[in-house]
Amino acid sequence: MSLKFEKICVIGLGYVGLPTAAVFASRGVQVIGVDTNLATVETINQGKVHIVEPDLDIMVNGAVSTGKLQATSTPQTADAYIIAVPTPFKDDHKPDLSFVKDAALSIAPVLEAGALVIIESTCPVGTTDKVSQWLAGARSDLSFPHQAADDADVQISHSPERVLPGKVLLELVRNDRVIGGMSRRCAERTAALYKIAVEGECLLTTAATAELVKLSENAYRDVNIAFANELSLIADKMDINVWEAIELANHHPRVNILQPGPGVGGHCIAVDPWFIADGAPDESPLIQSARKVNDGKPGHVVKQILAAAKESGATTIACLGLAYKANIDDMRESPAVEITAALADAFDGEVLVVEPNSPNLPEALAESEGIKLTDLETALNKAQVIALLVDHQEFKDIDKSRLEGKAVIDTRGIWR
Ligand code: SAJ
Repeated sequence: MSLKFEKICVIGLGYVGLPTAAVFASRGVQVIGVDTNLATVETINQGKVHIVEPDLDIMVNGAVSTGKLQATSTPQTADAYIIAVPTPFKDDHKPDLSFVKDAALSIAPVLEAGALVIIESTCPVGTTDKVSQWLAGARSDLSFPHQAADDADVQISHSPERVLPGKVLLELVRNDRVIGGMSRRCAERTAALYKIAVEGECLLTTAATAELVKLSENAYRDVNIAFANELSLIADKMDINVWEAIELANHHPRVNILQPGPGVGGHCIAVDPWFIADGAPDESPLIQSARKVNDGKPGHVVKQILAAAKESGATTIACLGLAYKANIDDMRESPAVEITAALADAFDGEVLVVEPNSPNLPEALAESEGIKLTDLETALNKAQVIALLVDHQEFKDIDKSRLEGKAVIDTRGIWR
């Protein structure tokens, strides 16, 4: 096996894996993209994408048409493997590492001495070490870093993705990259791989530190959003405009309060802090409180919307947006979906939903009677209550005169 990276295998072709695969392919590396979802594999091999992310379609199309990116459902022997699969939590907020384990075991049969394995999925501290042990269990003919450190046949690192949905292609290249090697050699080889595509600095550390760094970044943001969300409850109670209060407070040179919203969604910030709580339950009361504040916000918004509907005698409520944040289609852990589902249960009339980035309702809403996906024009014409749940550009562009005479719950402060 050469020490060059001529061929890499990216396991998991989702919001992180697919852009990563496309960026490496655009730099001339032969990339095999692997996904267990056959429809995803087929879509990509046609040069198309299954997710909404600016410019990704163009890059994937280019990579597939030059033959540098090929999708398949089984890994192949490669110089490096990048694992970018989900790490959700179970009902009790305990981390679910089954996707990472399955991905690791799927590459075990094709691993050769000299290969590099990188885990990009956000993981609880200790996961990279577990991957090394799982692989060793499957391949006793090879040595791994938990056994042989720098002398191992296979190198393993954790290099967490830190890209912001909506700006993935830009941030993938420009962001600094934290690289946690299970040994120094693991880290150095991983940096050599990323330097093919990354313009940001590669910062080398241990695997466990890199795991905690990634979790800390998202927990930091969660705690700060919780502060803004708590302020919004306080301001509502005191009948003060929270958006104005925050804007004025942020004129202080050392204050930068984030924006309140309907809650925190997405597969990262609403999930990762629980991995810290699971690893250090007694040491993380602030992080756990922040999660509870943010998880409580959708319930508050539902009460506001129902109160407005009652007061105005409304028969139709329009929910604008289902994605977890602006200008994307990702609905994972989305507070907007949670709010819409709760409204459908509690409201006797009709709930109209507008989501410009998706042609279908998500599974969680598809079965609900009383919910109808419609276009913006119909929703604005019919509804007496307008609940703005996501600050998509299409909603920012609404002429304010269209809202006159309606009860408006603007959870993102775009029409204040
Ligand atoms: N939100 C607010 N108020 C704010 C900012 C965000 O309510 O002021 C809400 C959003 O509406 C959304 C949620 O928080 O529901 C999360 O959105 P986000 O834009 O803060 O972050 P994500 O989840 O899209 O991406 C985060 C990023 N992490 C940090 O900014 C520290 C990204 O860099 C990570 O790569 C990503 O998580 C990840 O995959 O871990």
